[in-house]
Amino acid sequence: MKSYSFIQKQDQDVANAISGEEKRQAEGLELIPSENYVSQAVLQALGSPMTNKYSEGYPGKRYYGGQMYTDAVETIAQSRAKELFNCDFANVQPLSGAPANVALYFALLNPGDTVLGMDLSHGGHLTHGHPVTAVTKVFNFVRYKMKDAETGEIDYDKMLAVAKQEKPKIILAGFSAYSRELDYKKFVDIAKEVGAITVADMAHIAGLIAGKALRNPFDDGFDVITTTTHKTLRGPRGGMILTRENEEIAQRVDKTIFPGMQGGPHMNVIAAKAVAFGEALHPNFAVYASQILKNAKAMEEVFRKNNIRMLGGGTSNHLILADVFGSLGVSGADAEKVLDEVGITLNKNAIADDVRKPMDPSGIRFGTPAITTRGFTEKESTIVAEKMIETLTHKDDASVKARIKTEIEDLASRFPIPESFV
Ligand code: DSN
Repeated sequence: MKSYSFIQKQDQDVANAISGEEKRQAEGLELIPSENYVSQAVLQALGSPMTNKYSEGYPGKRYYGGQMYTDAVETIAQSRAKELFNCDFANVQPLSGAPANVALYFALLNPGDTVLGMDLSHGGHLTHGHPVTAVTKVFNFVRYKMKDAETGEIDYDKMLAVAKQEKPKIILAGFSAYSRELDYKKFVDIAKEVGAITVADMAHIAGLIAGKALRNPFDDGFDVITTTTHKTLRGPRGGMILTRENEEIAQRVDKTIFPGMQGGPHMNVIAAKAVAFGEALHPNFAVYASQILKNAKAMEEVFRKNNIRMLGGGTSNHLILADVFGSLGVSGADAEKVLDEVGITLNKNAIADDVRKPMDPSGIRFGTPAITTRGFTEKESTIVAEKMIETLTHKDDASVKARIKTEIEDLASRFPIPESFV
């Protein structure tokens, strides 16, 4: 365990909460596909005196003095991001993924303009225009869906028809609960036909793209990528907007982030982004990214053998969305709770056209980024999937759950969270 000596001396309650969370992360298995463990180097950057500095503006163009080191660290973060994702411009100031997406809409659209994005119930994200979000008061969002939930294939014909009818200014690719690769070329072709800008929100798969385990939408002609920097990219919580060639788009993005929407950038987080991007440029990261996919495939195999329905028929990325209500009669909320009891953390999730309510849907979503960081291979991932199914099929059997909890703790203790990846 780390020492939090200053917090302990001054504020026992907060120290207890932090130590408790550290212990929980070490002893249990994290399968939430958007979570991961950062290195000690990233944690040190987050806890550095960079947090004390106001740096409104961009490197070389700040409003306050004393920017020698903040300029240095932001420039490093930008250039590493551009190298990682093979693009020309990087704004590393967005505070997270949702603010990055909102800023992008304001950068590229006028009020009333239309965005075509993936339906939330088919794997899209809240910030792609779900009615509960504030951006829907300003912009018009229309949707595409999967053609077939059993294969995960997107209905590109319908996407084209909707695009022709609605004339979106942005066509948005990206998801938070979808397990297959998108056909980026088809998005680009449809966007060309209707004069739209292509934006990929690759928050979930940024690390898989950086590690060259999945296609980079820029290679297929996308204009913009938004992302978080945590998740598979294994950096600090934060966001980023990347653009290619078109300098006008890059300038609009910069102006919208600051002064348009945000104030002083969080320079400690930007320093941590720079450190994490340096880690992602290391050859080890490509090995990590490809192991994430192999581990997800190993879990898919166990679920298939046990006849548990997976949306999209399985996975081509880091996550699986399983219809546990349809296959085992256990609701998503019950599955989340009972798996938590044995030390496996994941989340309940709606499945396509779910008949159940969002707070107690039919599905669970789980993935392999965090267990792969711990060093799990296909062998351990298979064991975890088997233990998940055993738990779900014995959800009312206290002795089975007690045994599985011990087995999960043993497994976790053999794979301590690494301190460094390079
Ligand atoms: N909360 C993140 C996720 O779990 O996918 C993104 O919204």
